[in-house]
Amino acid sequence: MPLGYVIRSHSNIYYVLVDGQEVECRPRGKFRLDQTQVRAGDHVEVRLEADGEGRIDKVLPRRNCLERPPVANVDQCLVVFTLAEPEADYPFLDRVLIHVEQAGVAPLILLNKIDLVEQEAVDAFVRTYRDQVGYPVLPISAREGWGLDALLPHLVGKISVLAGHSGVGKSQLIRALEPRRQDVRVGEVSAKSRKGRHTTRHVELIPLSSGGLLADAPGFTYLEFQDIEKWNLRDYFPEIVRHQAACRYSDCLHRAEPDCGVRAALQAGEIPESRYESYLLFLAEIESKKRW
Ligand SMILES: Nc1nc2c(ncn2[C@@H]2O[C@H](COP(=O)(O)OP(=O)(O)O)[C@@H](O)[C@H]2O)c(=O)[nH]1
Ligand SMILES: [Mg+2]
Ligand SMILES: [Zn+2]
Repeated sequence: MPLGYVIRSHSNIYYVLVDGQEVECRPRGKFRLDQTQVRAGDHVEVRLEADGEGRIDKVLPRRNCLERPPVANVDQCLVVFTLAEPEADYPFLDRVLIHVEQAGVAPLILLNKIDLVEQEAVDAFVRTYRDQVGYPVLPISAREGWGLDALLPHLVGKISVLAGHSGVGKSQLIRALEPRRQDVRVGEVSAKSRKGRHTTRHVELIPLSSGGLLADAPGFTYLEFQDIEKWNLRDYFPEIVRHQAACRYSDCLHRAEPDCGVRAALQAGEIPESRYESYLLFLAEIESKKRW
């Protein structure tokens, strides 16, 4: 039986990519009753019917599943960030990275709009997030097409989800990567549809001609730390994880505790100050929510 990935859905119709072809499918049996059981990214078994339509017979087990945006089997999150237009918002970047870590998805940071800033600023960003924190970083310009050759191999054979502030160039990047998709609007706020409803339920995975599936994800705009305990937060900062074995206390929160390996690393310049500030900010946020 053919296998495919659900790339989008509308009402009760699911569009499944089977061997590079979009097949219109209706779920059968128990899947018809509960729409939420099938979502974009789901790997499904399809029965092809004589009329060219398909029926979803089975949803294969998910490797992981994002709730906002609702996408299953996500291989990586392309976290798009800019240093200008809009100006750098480090707490927001760190917030997105925490959510990506929590979902068990690999992040790839795309520093976009490098045509607008000095090379030194790009280098400083790469030093912080790649060398000190440890995430892969690719400097690109979606508008000028810079860095896209280096990005393509990261997308082949994977389901990637775009995240990042409005205006950082996510739609522009889709257009740059997939010239057939000039219908994707650039310069538009996509958090709400024309009817005023959130469009986060209508995720679309775009098949790239060079390989891979890519989704824009407006759902990443509203992020709260709902399921993170204060003693788990530190584990979502890779550079903190690397240094906290040196703390005197195993439950050290790296604030005022004596002999803290994390603060020692901060003082030695091995942990970026802005990351430590984000950590303290998120910790305070989690604590203030838990009070009641
Ligand atoms: N200078 C420059 N502008 C860009 C680049 N990428 C996107 N833009 C512009 O930034 C604005 C917002 O882009 P858009 O793709 O709609 O952002 P989105 O909200 O993240 O989808 C548009 O005016 C784009 O033309 C880039 O690499 N360089
Ligand atoms: Mg957009
Ligand atoms: Zn510590």
